[in-house]
Amino acid sequence: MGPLDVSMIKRAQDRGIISFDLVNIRDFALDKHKTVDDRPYGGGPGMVLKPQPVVDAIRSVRRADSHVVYLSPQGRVLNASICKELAERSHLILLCGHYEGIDARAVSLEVDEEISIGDYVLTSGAPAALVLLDAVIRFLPGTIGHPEAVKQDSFEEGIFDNLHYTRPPEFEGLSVPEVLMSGHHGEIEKWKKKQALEKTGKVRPDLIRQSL
Ligand code: 21W
Repeated sequence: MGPLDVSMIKRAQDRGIISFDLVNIRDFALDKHKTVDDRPYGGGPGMVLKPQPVVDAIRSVRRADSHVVYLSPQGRVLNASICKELAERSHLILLCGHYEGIDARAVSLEVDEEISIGDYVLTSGAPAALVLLDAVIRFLPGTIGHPEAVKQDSFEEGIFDNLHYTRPPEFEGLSVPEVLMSGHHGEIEKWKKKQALEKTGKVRPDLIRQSL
């Protein structure tokens, strides 16, 4: 029950929409201690992943149609349109860094693009790879039960979703907004739009400006 065996990722695998191979660069080390890192030339803190195990690991799974993504703090920041682009590729290889990074020659020989998931520091590229693949598989046909939800999320990109309510009509003194129980679809749609816009404007005014 690893992180690839949950929810939508599991469902997409069960439906044959995607499959994963996990490759450990340590299996490509050549010495008896299975060394994959070494001290950086030029000094500085930490360790650097050696080029040979990284290059060999990638080549062990590479196909003619592979697109190799290096998850790295120095990449362009992931967004919905990059996810959509990646979903159109037939074979992705996600390379995760560790320690201070990967020898630059391995990156220049094997990597097509570098992608970051945002301006904060993780301890490795692995959680970033999980985020990326989760966001990418949503764009593969058949992954999400309700295609409307995918469409809405990408259509309305640049604006938040509205608040949601279910039964009961009152919970700990808090009521469901009257309009949602009115059955008046025109009014309900208007309320949802207004509520989402107000929240977006308060929390992410930059998104509103982008979508204008
Ligand atoms: C974090 C590796 C910091 C190396 C400046 C100069 C992949 C990531 C990662 C990591 C350093 C992503 C330093 C958002 C992330 C990732 C591990 C370098 C020392 N700073 N997206 N030297 N954030 N992170 N730190 O951290 O591999 S995608």
